[in-house]
Amino acid sequence: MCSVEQNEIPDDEVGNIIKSKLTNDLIHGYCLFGKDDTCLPRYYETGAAAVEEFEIRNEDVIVASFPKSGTTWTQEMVWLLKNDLDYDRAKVEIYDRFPKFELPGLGNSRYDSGDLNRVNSIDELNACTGPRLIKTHLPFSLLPRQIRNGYKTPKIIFVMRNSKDTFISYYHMAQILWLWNVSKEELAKVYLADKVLYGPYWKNVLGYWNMRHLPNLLILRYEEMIKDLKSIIQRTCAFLELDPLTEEQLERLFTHLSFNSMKNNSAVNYEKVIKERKQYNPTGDGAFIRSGKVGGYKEEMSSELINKFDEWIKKNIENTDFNENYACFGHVE
Ligand code: PPS
Repeated sequence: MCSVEQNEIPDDEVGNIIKSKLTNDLIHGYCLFGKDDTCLPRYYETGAAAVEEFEIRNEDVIVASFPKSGTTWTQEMVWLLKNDLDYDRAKVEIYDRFPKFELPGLGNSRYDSGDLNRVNSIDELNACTGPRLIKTHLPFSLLPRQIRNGYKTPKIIFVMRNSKDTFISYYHMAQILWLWNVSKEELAKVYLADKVLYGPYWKNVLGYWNMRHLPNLLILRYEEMIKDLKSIIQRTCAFLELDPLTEEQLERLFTHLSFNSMKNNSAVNYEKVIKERKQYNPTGDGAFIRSGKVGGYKEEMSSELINKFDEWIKKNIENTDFNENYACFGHVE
């Protein structure tokens, strides 16, 4: 039984887009969970209690984000740092090395065969001895209780990206991975109404941002990773209480994490899953590691849509200390 509060998606224009365009044999329906009304697949209700009660270990490391913010990039960096730069073992697919909390193995669709929804991540994590590396898109408010109440202090790395680039990346990925047959404008309506899968975007971002005083939380920005990845690697190393990398180690990791290297690396580019999903959506084309740009939204969004996003950003960050330049344009000062 679900111990987390749960609400239905309202039956309005946005609710209808969700029902008609974002619901399929892969994701059968959605609900709003917890105090932030986080939109998740309805089947999360059977796993919510297991995440809430999950026995965390202080030596675990969590990489958290709103989807499409640079999660996989950050996971690959963290995995290699935590595993003595073992590039051989890093050939295993990232989702097998770095399980995700919110997949308690409950999807029962025809897309399940040997893909991302096949595992019970909670059972898998419980079976691991020693420190675990965990991915999540859950907001801080839905993390296991032991983390929220400070009883356990695993290291958490939250990576964020400006919301317009995130949205464009999300739109492209949703077609190839979640098989949504939705226009950009329709998806924007859902996104800006805070009813998109893993949304509300701002509850997710500000939930972690507001906890940034915690010594066990590191916030990274995608735009900073683009600008100066080497500094981010060393900062992450220090946060993980590891020795700084030598010049040679740093150079190799930097090259391994470059856009082209990641794009061609089948352990992190989700090519197997995309290929599998493509049989159900033969017209859906694209790559998971797609453009890797800051400000790419300008080429893909109308000025009308950009204005709508800017208004939504301003409304959501007013009365916070979140930087408007960063929020609107992704400018890293
Ligand atoms: S997910 O599905 O939420 O886990 O996706 P996530 O990994 O968070 O985000 C995918 C986007 O990250 C970009 N990416 C990179 N950009 C630059 N350099 C490197 N090395 C890199 N690796 C991943 C990836 O291209 C997606 O962004 P878009 O804008 O779609 O290209």
